[in-house]
Amino acid sequence: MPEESVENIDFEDLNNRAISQPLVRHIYTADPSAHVFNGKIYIYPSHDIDAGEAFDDLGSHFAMEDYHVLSMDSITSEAVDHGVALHVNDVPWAEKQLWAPDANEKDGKYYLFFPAKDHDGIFRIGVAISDLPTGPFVPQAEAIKGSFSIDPAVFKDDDGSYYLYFGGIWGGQLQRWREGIFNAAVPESPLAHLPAVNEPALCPKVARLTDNLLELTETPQDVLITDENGNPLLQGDADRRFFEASWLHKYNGKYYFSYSTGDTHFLCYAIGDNPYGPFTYQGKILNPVVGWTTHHSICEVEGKWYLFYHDSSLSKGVTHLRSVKVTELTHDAEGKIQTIEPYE
Ligand code: FUB
Repeated sequence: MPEESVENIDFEDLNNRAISQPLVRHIYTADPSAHVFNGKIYIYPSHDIDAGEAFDDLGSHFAMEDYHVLSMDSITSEAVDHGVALHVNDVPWAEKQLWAPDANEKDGKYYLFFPAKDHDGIFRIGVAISDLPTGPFVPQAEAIKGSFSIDPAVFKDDDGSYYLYFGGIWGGQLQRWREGIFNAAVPESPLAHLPAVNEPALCPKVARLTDNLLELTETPQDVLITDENGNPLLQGDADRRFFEASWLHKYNGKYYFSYSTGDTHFLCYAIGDNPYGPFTYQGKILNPVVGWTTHHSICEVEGKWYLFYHDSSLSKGVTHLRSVKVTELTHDAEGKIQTIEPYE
């Protein structure tokens, strides 16, 4: 539900109805990456603030400075905020804009993966390490070599391999990496450097991580999303093509790649046979919410599947002041995900 229509919304009603409500209300949180570690639910969200930055289509108003980790004993328990887990001032290579993070665990250590703009204004992805799932996390001195753009999501496959998915167009700068190096040419407009509407859409990226989870084993590869005939989705197919917010979950041996369509405000998914794809487009997971952005994770908790997502209903429609929510997600007998209506 994009911003222009918020004046018609009865927020009083929305914020009191028996529909999914914010997991926490004392801070604004967004872009939730949820995992179960040692039987407990941990959520790694962005921490939204109003830093007074002007609104633009590059997302300058998303000027977040730190991360807080949330935890829940069960899906119905209250979420606990564990305080500041990482601050941008403690990341040597980063200057600003701590956008959507993810985390994963290996051999008793916890790894927080996060995007930020470096001192040249280029989004990179960094890693920070902790002995606890809640942090505090100690960042590596440099961003991951060969990383770029935003929205990291780290998937652990059953064979113990970890894969980093990432990318986002417009403010996420993916369109500036089409030739393999950052295209610094002006204009900085979010629409410059994009494919034409009749060309294949830009693909999110994937690379397998090294055993210590600190580097890429390979040059990031395209995550190809095709239609039912095997043709790449086109840039003009705005209701289906990738924009940002990669996530990967595995269900009944199939790989489900899900993502946001950004300016058309859907969460969609595609299915493949391996972590690299190609993935065939299947449908919508979530219809538009209040606020411009939509970003999620999908997590199994005690045999049921849940969609963690955000909206801007608590802030009455302020796009950069969002709240994390959770709702059950259903795979039907054929493995199709039933589309969720956020306010019904
Ligand atoms: O939170 C900042 C950005 O907004 C995220 O990185 C995008 O996915 C969108 O949710």
